[in-house]
Amino acid sequence: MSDISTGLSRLQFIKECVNRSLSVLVFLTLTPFANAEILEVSIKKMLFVPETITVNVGDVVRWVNHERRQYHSVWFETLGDPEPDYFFPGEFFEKRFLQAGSYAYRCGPHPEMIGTVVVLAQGNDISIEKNRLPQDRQAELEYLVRQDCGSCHGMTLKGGLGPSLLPESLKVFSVDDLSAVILEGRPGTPMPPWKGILNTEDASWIATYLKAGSGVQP
Ligand code: HEC
Ligand SMILES: [Cu+2]
Repeated sequence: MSDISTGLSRLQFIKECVNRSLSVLVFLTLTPFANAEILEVSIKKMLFVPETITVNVGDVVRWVNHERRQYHSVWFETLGDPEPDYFFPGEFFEKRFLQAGSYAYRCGPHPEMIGTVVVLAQGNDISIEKNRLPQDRQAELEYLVRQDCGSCHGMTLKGGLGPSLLPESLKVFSVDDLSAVILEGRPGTPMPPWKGILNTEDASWIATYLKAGSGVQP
């Protein structure tokens, strides 16, 4: 299967399934991504939720159209991909990510609809496995980072009252260090403790999200 990283709309997918069932079988058997997963981004009210999704190399992202009647597309324009077909309510679009990196995308017909897929290298010390939270919780945390953390660390997290939380600035900290700061705060500074509303998993999800590049648009 040569084009495993190519997005397929559901219709194409069904058509091609018949031709490919054999090669898919071979692919699944030989895949180096034994733990590859399908992670979902839902599309509702003209938004990609969550806007930033973090996956491991080999994972598939599936965008599901949950609108009542609006069609959309998922276009990795910056990768030089051609504009893909629109997909309609109840349909989905999938893409497998084989290379670590941060990939911005947008909807073809609605350029203001944007999102990012962050693909972590295998063996990365940031283990996304231990950071899996339900999608709606991830969306809540993403919102918290922008609104609450952003109020002191800057709306683009470049720094304000508090220091920059961009990946470059956080390189020196481990996920565990950052989680501890988030939960306990820095006594004697304006950095408050968040353990009243965040648990350990939430804090390490945020730490991972910040270290991987939160996708907050500069
Ligand atoms: C009321 C303002 C305020 C809010 C809200 C806030 N911070 Fe902070 N934060 C600070 C300040 C000020 C510092 C620097 C503390 C110091 O001097 O050590 C800091 C430090 C940090 C550090 C350590 C970074 C470093 O380079 O030392 C991290 C990580 C951090 N904050 C994450 C967060 C996260 C995540 C949130 C949201 C859940 C958040 N902060 C919300 C003010 C805030
Ligand atoms: Cu759209």
